[in-house]
Amino acid sequence: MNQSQKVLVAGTGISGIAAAKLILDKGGEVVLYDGNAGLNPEEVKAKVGDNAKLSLVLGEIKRSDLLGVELCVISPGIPLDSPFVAVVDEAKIPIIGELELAYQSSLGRLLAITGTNGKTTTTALTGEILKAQFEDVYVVGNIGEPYTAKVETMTAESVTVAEVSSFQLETILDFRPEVSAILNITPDHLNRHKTMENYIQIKEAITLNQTEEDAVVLNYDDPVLREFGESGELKPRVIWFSSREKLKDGFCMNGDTIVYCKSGRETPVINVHSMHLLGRHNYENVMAAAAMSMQMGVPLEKITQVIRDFRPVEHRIRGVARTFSGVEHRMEFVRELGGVKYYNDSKGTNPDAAIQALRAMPGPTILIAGGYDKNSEYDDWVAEFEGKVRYLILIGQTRDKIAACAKKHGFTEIMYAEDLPEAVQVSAVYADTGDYVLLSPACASWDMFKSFEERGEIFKECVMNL
Ligand code: UMA
Repeated sequence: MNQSQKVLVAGTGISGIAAAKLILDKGGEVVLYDGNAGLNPEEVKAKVGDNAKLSLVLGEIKRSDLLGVELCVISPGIPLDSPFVAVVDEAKIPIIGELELAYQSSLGRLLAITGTNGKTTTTALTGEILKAQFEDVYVVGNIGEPYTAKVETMTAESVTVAEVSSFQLETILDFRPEVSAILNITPDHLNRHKTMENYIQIKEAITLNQTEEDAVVLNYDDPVLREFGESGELKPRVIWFSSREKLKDGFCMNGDTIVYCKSGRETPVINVHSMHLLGRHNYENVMAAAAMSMQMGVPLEKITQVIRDFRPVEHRIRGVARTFSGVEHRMEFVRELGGVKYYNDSKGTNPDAAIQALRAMPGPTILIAGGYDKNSEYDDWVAEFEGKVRYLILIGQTRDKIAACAKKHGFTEIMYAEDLPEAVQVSAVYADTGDYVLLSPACASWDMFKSFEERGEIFKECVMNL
């Protein structure tokens, strides 16, 4: 973007606010827009800071709001088929995402990670490994820290690790990470991307601008990604990882040990029993993080050391410090009460993620699920219920759809709750000693909550209040 450009920034969530600040700092003019007419204009403006070059449009956008606007920077949560985008398109204003704006304004080296599940853990771990090697490391993107918020402090020596969602990849132009990773692709966000083909294409676009000098880390066990990596059409060098097959080159398992293979010669990376991250999906995340870090020149011993120490973000629930394996809201242990263990997997926002969480529960489970309808199919998830789920408590928009699917598979122990607090109450009444209560909705949160984080926080609060 040019220094003095007039830019329309769409969305006043954390991405939009960070993008607006960056543009204003660079001397540009900002028209900040949000479709939510109920927002308080003063509060929104205060988030950006006082600036004569800032104006605000809430609710519907009019052609007259766009006079002089040369570029639109859109937040990831705004779908490209929304009426707002049609108005901007009609005015022939180019649209880029907040991710692309950040990329164009940033300095230093860039790694980017996408995939349906495991992105956040892999991004956090890769960031930790790189911090052991480089002075100035940024961990940004879908993980919850807008990339644009950090670009102004970056230098040519900086290293950035970005977690990137399909929503963000839809609006890239030149975005080119030196090392990228696609962890897996299973159905998700189909209400927005419409078809699986579209969703796959958007995820694979992380490699769009990569060249022969770059590398992409891919999951050999994922049929879509294997085909992609073996197509011969990819410019970047492919680095494979597999938790199921032996590889001649790449990262794979030898018994309980993650190993790095080069021309068939194995070097041990870490025994999985010395890690705090549990489950096969986490071994895959670790392999991807190790592969990306090695490509960045981090010595294997350093990688091993960081993986061994990586745990557990500690956080506080009502003043009590708790640790959990991995990332908050992902299979997070909340508390034990009357012999019942409560787990928060609010980040289980699609059936595949919810399958992983359910498999990780060691005993009979009361499952709280349901939420925003992303046009997902629930069959594979429901097929996992047998012998594990005692009761299914449903909330949200998808209640009927999930109940119908469960009944089709012969599962009838279903209850409805009006909201999450009621679901927690019901779960506590029905749980016996030795049971697990798991919130793993298999759906996004946006029908009843602002975000999966809010849903997880409310769940934890309700559980702590039991
Ligand atoms: N809005 C409109 N019109 C619309 C839709 C939304 O004006 O049609 C407005 C809303 O009123 C709201 C604002 O846009 O004020 C919200 O923008 P946003 O949804 O892009 O949210 P941000 O707060 O900017 O957060 C975004 C990501 N959100 C989404 O992709 C939905 C965050 O990912 C990300 O952490 C953050 O940028 C920083 O990069 C969250 C997420 O749920 C965690 N991601 C999805 C996922 O992981 O499955 C993709």
